[in-house]
Amino acid sequence: MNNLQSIVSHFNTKGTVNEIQPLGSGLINDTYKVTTLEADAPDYVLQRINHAIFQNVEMLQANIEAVTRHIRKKLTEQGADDIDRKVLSFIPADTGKTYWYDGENYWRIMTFIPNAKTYETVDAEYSYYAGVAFGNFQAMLADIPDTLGETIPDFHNMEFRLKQLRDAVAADAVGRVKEVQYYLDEIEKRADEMCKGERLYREGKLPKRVCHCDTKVNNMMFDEDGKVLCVIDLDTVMPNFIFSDFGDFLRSAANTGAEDDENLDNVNFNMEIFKAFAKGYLESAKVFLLPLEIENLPYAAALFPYMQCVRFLADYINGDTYYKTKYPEHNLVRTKAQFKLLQSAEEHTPEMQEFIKASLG
Ligand code: GN1
Ligand code: MG
Repeated sequence: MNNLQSIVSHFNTKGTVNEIQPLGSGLINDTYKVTTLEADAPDYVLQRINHAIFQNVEMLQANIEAVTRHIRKKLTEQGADDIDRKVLSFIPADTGKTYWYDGENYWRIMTFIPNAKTYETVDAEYSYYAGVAFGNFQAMLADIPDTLGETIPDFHNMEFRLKQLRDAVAADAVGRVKEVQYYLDEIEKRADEMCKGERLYREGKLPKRVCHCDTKVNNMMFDEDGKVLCVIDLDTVMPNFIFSDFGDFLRSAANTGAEDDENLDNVNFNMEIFKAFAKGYLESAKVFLLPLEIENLPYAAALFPYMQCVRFLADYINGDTYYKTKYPEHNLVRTKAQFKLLQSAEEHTPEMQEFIKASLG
């Protein structure tokens, strides 16, 4: 039995393990697909939790269990079919917990959902479905009885992310500050405007609601007919401004290039995707959103490329300690691509504002 197989053996899975292969493209955890031999045993997804980043695994899994339990209950009440395809199921380990600690690493296992796909890019039709789905996700979680912990404190707090960048600049641990001065200046020019959410929150005008907080397009599973099945990657579900889910989806889906595109001409903000996603999201979320939240959706669309630019740049300056990287300049390339996306989103802001106003009728 190899190491991964022996980890699986600590969980209450069915069947015999056939093979274990890497799965997906996440930048934080390590993910594997576990295939079983028997036709009547499901396949599984095994994950090594990055506990340098998610330091409180007990809280992390408690959040995820509360969220999946609540969604399952909602789907049951709605009389939904195929519930096991619409919400993740975590498998208990022999300790009774939904994670296993091997003395060095934390692991968890969920049931693999067959005949479902994730995508790195989606068209307008799929973006519309995704908008409806993330709006529904927030709506379903609006009355969750459990209090969710912040699995990463201040995760999408823009003031905090700027402080991290400024701290990184002050330390200049690997001597990279001088080559990135242009980006630092561009970031500082926008800093006040981009911290608007935190200000509105302090003034008591903007609420926090339970959000997904990592709505990258590849964190959503689609059925074969294109319908959204399930929202995955629940590690960061926590109270936040709804801007998180709206903005982060567009940061990935409305980008005509890749998150780490080396050719900046490929990177632009696609308004068709914006319109389709906003339409779907407003359809399912309009009932609970405040006018202030709705009118700031275009701000959210610019905020997330900005925040990601700040986070990638801070990691570059710190010497690449957070995100997985494939080559030494990777975080700088990502920073540049996110900055280009921000500029393009900024150019489209008036058009976004008009669209949002018109769709409210
Ligand atoms: C990380 O785990 P993954 O790859 O879905 C990150 C997100 C970033 C994203 C950038 C816990 O998401 O916040 O937006 O990379 N997750 C964490 O691609 O930091
Ligand atoms: Mg992911």
